[in-house]
Amino acid sequence: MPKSILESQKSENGIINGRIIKGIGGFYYIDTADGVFECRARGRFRKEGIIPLVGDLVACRIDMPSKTGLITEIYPRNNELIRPSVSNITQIAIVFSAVNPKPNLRVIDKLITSAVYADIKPIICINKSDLTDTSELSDIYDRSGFDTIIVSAKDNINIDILKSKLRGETTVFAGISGVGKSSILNRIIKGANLETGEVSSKVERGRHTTRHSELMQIDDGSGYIIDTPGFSSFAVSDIDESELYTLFPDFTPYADDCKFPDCRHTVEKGCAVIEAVNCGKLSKSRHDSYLEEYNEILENKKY
Ligand SMILES: Nc1nc2c(ncn2[C@@H]2O[C@H](COP(=O)(O)OP(=O)(O)O)[C@@H](O)[C@H]2O)c(=O)[nH]1
Ligand SMILES: [Mg+2]
Ligand SMILES: [Zn+2]
Repeated sequence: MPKSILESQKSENGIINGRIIKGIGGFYYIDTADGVFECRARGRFRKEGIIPLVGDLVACRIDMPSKTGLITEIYPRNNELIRPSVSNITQIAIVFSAVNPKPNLRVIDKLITSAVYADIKPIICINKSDLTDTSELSDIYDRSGFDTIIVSAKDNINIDILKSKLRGETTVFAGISGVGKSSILNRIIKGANLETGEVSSKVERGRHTTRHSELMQIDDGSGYIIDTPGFSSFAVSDIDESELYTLFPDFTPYADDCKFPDCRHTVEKGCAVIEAVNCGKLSKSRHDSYLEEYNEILENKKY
């Protein structure tokens, strides 16, 4: 999506299209077909309450000698995440480790739900496969029909497969601290040199006080990636409990078959979803997550 705009645009009266890859202290770094330029945002944006976001596709007026410029236009966003604050995401890599830290499948499934809700493709990335057998975990997500990749950043296993899935996409790497996001990205992006750390909550608290996101380009320029320190969820609002099952694409074929028209697929005897869980066609873990999210929606409605 961004590429087509970048490639089709060459400077025309000093106006050039590009993509914000970084923002620091009022300066934005714009990736264009002619290189990266440092730009400020036009004053009008502030007046209108528009804040440029990393990921935005923009038009800028560039002063070539100084390689600086002004963002004159922000193109409509396809989507926008709150934390990290980035736009125009096409894919979310949900990273967790097979062990250390132990995966919390409820948290992972909630991330999947939010991705499906936002119409962003989830890919499931199970790291640290060098430490233990991952078959049980991968089975849950394979069986659910999600794109699932088992990797080891340490031993460089399947990193090339993961990399091939990033082509032409803008991928957010999400997952709690310590699962190996930065280690994976260091494998994918030569010279990224992202800081990696021990699994320690003490270190976490001190270190991630400033969060600024940055789009990094994969080596051949065919995709963008965002590392997110400790990022574990993004906002999902206004999902009604009666619609929650539609955000579990693995449930859909069974839910469509369910003979109860208003079924919530939670406990009902004879419910096609519950039957699929009972006979092993659907993962029990996924259904447990469904129940938890379902109850959470009901809980939140009380207030
Ligand atoms: N055994 C093993 N350790 C890993 C692997 N990937 C990362 N680690 C270690 O896990 C810790 C956290 O990694 P880091 O990349 O900082 O995780 P992040 O917080 O998700 O960015 C570091 O000590 C890494 O060396 C892996 O594939 N196998
Ligand atoms: Mg990290
Ligand atoms: Zn049902």
